[in-house]
Amino acid sequence: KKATIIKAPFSGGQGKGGVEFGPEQLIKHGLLEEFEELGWKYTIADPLAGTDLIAQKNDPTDVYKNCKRPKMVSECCEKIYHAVSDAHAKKTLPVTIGGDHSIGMSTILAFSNAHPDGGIIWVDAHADINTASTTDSGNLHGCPVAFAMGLDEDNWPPHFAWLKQITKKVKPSQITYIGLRDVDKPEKKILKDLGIKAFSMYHVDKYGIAEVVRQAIEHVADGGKKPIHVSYDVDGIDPMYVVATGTPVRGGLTLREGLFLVEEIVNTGCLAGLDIVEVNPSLASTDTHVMDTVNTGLSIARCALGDTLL
Ligand code: DIR
Ligand code: MN
Ligand code: MN
Ligand code: MN
Repeated sequence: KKATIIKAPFSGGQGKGGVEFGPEQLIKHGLLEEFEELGWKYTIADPLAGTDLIAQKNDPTDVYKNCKRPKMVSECCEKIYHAVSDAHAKKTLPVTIGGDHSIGMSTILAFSNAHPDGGIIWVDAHADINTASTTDSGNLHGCPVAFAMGLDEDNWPPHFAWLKQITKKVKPSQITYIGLRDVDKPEKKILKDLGIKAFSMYHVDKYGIAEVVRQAIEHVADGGKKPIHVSYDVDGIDPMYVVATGTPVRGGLTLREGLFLVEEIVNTGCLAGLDIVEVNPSLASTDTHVMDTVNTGLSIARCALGDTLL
């Protein structure tokens, strides 16, 4: 059991400050001890060390049409892409700790290049599949899936040349969503046109989380025969448990639903990549709220690392 923990203290994919403190908060409150207790050997990669993230975030010239900070997002995502690819090449489990979800373009692209038959389960309130043209907010954390799939490449900011050169993109059939409840109109059209399987909160209520996860694993991993990457935006879980996140949406997964789905994926023995993103300790009004959110991130990690209570 070997892992690479990839620190991604990145906030350029959205406007709020604080999400860059996600990795240090998770580590401060016991992330590394979890790996040790559960019998994992790990190394830590810090691909953004030495990058002046503050100057880049405040650079007013870093815009392209409606897209905010394309240069910063592109440069940082390229570094994270290489770190995650290295982790796969070393046959370790890459666990990427955000930071905002724009880095998901790197993690799922590295995963699908390392495991071309693999499947991705994207847990989120949002579909994060706006293109460079459809994004209304201009926040690139709402776009990583579209970038990883190469959608609308002709309209990409020029900074993403490195990503264009990666010819093997994520295929629409390789991904499925769990937890959606705030999807933009153009995103709905993309999901429909590409036939992307998505389980919204409606499906969770109607069929129950166990059936939804079963179908998700069936769809992306042939029922648990292929490698699975989980990209976990903590806002997939209801804000009653996860207050400290940038774009909370009510009516989300319960804490147990959100952990159960990870436990089920781990039970297949196929987990081959994990992201935990959008923990923003600065957005809580009390320490209790910070700890609720940080502990949720830590619980996701525990489940992913194979913690069993019995
Ligand atoms: C919205 C919100 N769809 C956007 N996306 C968020 O900005 O594109 N993703 N919050 O996590
Ligand atoms: Mn791998
Ligand atoms: Mn997201
Ligand atoms: Mn989200």
